[in-house]
Amino acid sequence: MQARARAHTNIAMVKYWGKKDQQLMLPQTDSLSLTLDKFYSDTAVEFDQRLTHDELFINGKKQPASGLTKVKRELDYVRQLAGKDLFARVQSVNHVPIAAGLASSASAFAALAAAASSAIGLDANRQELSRIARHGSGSATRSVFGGLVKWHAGDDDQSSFAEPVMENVDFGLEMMAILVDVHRKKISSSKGMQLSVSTSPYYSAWRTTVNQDMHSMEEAIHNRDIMAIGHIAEENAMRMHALTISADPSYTYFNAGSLKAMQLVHDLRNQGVNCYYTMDAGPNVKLIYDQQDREKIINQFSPVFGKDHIVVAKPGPGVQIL
Ligand code: 2P0
Repeated sequence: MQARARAHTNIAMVKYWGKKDQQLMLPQTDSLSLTLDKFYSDTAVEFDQRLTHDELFINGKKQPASGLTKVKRELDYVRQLAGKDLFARVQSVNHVPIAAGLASSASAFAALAAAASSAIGLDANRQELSRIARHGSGSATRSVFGGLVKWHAGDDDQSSFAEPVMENVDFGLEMMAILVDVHRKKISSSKGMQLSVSTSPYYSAWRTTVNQDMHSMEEAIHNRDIMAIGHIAEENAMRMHALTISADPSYTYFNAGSLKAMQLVHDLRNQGVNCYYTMDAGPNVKLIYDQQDREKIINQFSPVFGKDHIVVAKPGPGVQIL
């Protein structure tokens, strides 16, 4: 009873920042992301009746029991669906800088959903896989699909899942990651978003913003309008980060390098290059642009951050069994 799956990370262009149900992992709002081809996780799952507890290895290293909370939550859901009571050995190899705001949890938990379902003999379709992935980590809900993906917040376990908006992206949309700092972030997304929900006075305004942004983002995608996509994504990301700064206690994922990268984007736009930024729960900055402008953007960023801190990514595929 074993299987192996690969899933790619995604970067949200309309962000998820807050849960309304921590048990069921239901988000406060819809969100929309781009799955990337460059960063992925390969996860192998083996259900074994000889095991007396779940085991997790990340990049070959056995993890302490305390690091298994999310994995166990997702496996428990799979066991419940399959009606089987077996422990699993999970081996995940991440081709993503872990916890640096490049969403390694999205790819890891989406790969876990597919590998665990297949290993236990569950015949799950992709919508079901996305619900399973949600039980591990919110952003993983979207990594089941390739390209541009929407996560319906829903209001119960059945209605909260992702679906593709445009799985095969047929225009020049690209993302460039500027690796400002690849160390583990200080405030986890789960903790940070909960603090924002419970203490930021702007949280209800955020919900309204996301509803509007989802609508205009889907229209911009339909029109293949990269300028509009980038503009909406940048404004949405800054409003998400306003929820961190306005929390009590206040916190931020920005560092000096992040601010420098944003300034370089503004300089590029002043030179007439259409380039936009987004940021997640870490200091790294991701740029949104048309592939035809790639070289100009690399030329702007490489003298400041170094070529080896710049990664170009294209739209990537959905989860696959290996
Ligand atoms: C997103 N992020 O939409 C947002 C934007 C980071 C910033 O989803 O608590 O690891 O496991 O659901 O999914 C990162 O948070 O958090 C995230 P949990 P997750 O991509």
